[in-house]
Amino acid sequence: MTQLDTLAQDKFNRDLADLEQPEVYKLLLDLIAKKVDQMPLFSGKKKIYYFSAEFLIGKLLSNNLLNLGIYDQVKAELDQAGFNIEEIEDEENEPSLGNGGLGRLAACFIDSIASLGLPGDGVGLNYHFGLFQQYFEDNQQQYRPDTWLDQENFLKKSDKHFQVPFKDFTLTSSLYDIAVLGYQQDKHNRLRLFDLDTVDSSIIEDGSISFDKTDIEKNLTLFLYPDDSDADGEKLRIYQQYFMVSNGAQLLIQEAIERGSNIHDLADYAVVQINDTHPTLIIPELIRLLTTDHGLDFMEAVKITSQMVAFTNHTILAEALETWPMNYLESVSPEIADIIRKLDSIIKESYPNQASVQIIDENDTAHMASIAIHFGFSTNGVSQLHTDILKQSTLKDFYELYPDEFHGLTNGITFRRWLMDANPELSALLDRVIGEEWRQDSDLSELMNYQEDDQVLSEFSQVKHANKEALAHFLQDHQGVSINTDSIVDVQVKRIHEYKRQQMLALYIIHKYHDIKAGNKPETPITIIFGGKAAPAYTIAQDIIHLILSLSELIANDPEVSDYLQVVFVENYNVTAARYLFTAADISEQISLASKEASGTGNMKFMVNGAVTLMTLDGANVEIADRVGQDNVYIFGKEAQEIVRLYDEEDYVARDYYEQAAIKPLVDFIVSDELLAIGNSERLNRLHQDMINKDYFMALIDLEEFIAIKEKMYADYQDEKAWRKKGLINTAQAGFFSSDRVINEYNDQIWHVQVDD
Ligand code: 9GP
Repeated sequence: MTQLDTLAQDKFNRDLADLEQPEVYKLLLDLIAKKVDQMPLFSGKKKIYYFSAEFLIGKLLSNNLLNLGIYDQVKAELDQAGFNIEEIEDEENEPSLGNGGLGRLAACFIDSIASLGLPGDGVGLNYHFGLFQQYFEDNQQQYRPDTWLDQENFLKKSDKHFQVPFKDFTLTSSLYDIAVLGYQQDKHNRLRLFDLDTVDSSIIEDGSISFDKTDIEKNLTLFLYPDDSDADGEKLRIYQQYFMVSNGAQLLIQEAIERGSNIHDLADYAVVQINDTHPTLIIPELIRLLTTDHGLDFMEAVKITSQMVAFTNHTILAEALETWPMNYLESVSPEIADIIRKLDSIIKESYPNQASVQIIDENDTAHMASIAIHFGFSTNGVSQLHTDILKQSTLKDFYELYPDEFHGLTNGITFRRWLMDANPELSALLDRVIGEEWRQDSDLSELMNYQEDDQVLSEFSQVKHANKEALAHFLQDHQGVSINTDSIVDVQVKRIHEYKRQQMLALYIIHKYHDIKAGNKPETPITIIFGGKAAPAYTIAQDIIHLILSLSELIANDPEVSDYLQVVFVENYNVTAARYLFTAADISEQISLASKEASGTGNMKFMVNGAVTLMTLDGANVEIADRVGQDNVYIFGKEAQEIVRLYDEEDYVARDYYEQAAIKPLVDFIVSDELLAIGNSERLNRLHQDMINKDYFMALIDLEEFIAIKEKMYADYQDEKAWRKKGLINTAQAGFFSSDRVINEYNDQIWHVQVDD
């Protein structure tokens, strides 16, 4: 009798083969829970606490089986009983705890922390509805709450509770844990998610994502990034952030004391990494707890805190460098506001003439990044280029004060999720060709020896084709769209944002549509796929989605074009969909305005799965190009220095580009009769005007080069062998982008935590 059969007998009194799919899913949850129960926690004197507003962890079932080392065995047992493990995984709802790159990086990092045997937990909030679920109606983005908690899942309610004192009330938290299993480790870490028992999903206005933003006890953990376009929304964000960090700080102090800390030596027991500015309030909160609850004097509390907290900056865009009006902070927690004022006085005294490094500005607004940099011990960027821009421009004045505290740690991805789990066919091919060692050390460079090997290249192509078939099935099931699996699969998936320039790819589509209508039919059909969500308050981003969906409809209904070009927008892009897209793609679109994408991590997921990158020299793209060489990527566009100069000197005039003969017809097509017959006039006109008169993220500046290089790429694709060789070299050089390398760097340079072995 197999292990699963025995479990089925115990739990359901039936044989495995007689169970329904949801029952098998529950059985696997139990199996994993049992294994976790037998595993101790990683331990050691000092522990990492990775604080993040988001953790985009994705479904956990197969990833956990893989990390437990029982995936193949379970799959075989299920096969034998007539079940398909992928279908069983459909029973699991994807946890809705993240949004984009920041959240997925956090998920990769906690996987790597555990896989490297380091004691370290993620700390965040248990959002009941996550960001939102995206669907399309009339070619527009619509919203519904993501009811991911409806299904049985990996969350385990603990018996830990903390009191969080707000100005007008005190809330009692509940802590939920998700086990974080390292790859083939016999101990584990946890993702600690705080919640409030009084949260009430019935306050949501019928299926929408609107609710009373002032009813904190009922709304606190409903949504990730609730709409903050008004004062109540901003305050709700502060409530959420303070709730997260107060709980996390109390937890870490409690655990440190349990491990032997006498409080004065707390920094020897815990290190806190904060992701962007959202968890910055942990600094005043630690000071509050150390002084009020543990009797330390203020300056000692400041000193200890400053030795414990490290800050990662994930973007140079102002929208993520949060500032909060002091009166909002006062209305949430007067004690915290008071501590921030004291910290501000210290800085005003030390640097009286430097407005740029102050904590509270002349409008009585607090700058969270200033708190984090002054009262943390480390600040890091997430790629070399991004770190250089921080040092030379965005955070220049801070860098001059603390040059030794700045680090550059290029992001990475976990190969467990993005290669082993996402692409078992390619993983098996790698095992056969270079052996299995890469599963431990992420080193794929041995593959370079096979770049001229016809057999390996042909198998590489077959894997890509099989993944295109899998993507086709997924899109058919997911949204009833069928794609041509013999087409070039060209993908841009990421949050919808003007700086990422989905609108530039839309203009290319307009170009290609006309080119095909003029009789220039591509040798191989092209499928361009988008995926990503636009923030509910970000109107232009929604207009861009609308343009793409309208183009998709126009092209699908035009028989002259539809056999050669297809445009697909994946609804509700998430980790589950990502897996199909990264593995099936021939072309990875990384076309952000140079200087604006701090790193990117999607670029790395495409690369390791053998897609060829079309890139600007932005973020980690630069390091991808360095590794694979100019022949194996396609680079276009203005470089970061020039773009920074254009912003500094306000020297970009969109209209000058718009007036160019090659560009004007493309932009004007947005408001053509053909598109207006399909789309919404207000949205299309607004986008059209914005592109001509503003184009803040300069889509037009690189458009001509972009069109030329895309044509070259499609032409190069015709040489199948040469193309796959480029893909293979990309996979071979991806080892550097393993998050295990990044976590080792964080630990060597910042955390200094002992491996528990
Ligand atoms: O936009 C950056 C992305 O470039 C980076 O890869 C990711 C992880 O470091 O963080 C993103 N930033 C955010 O999502 C918000 O700052």
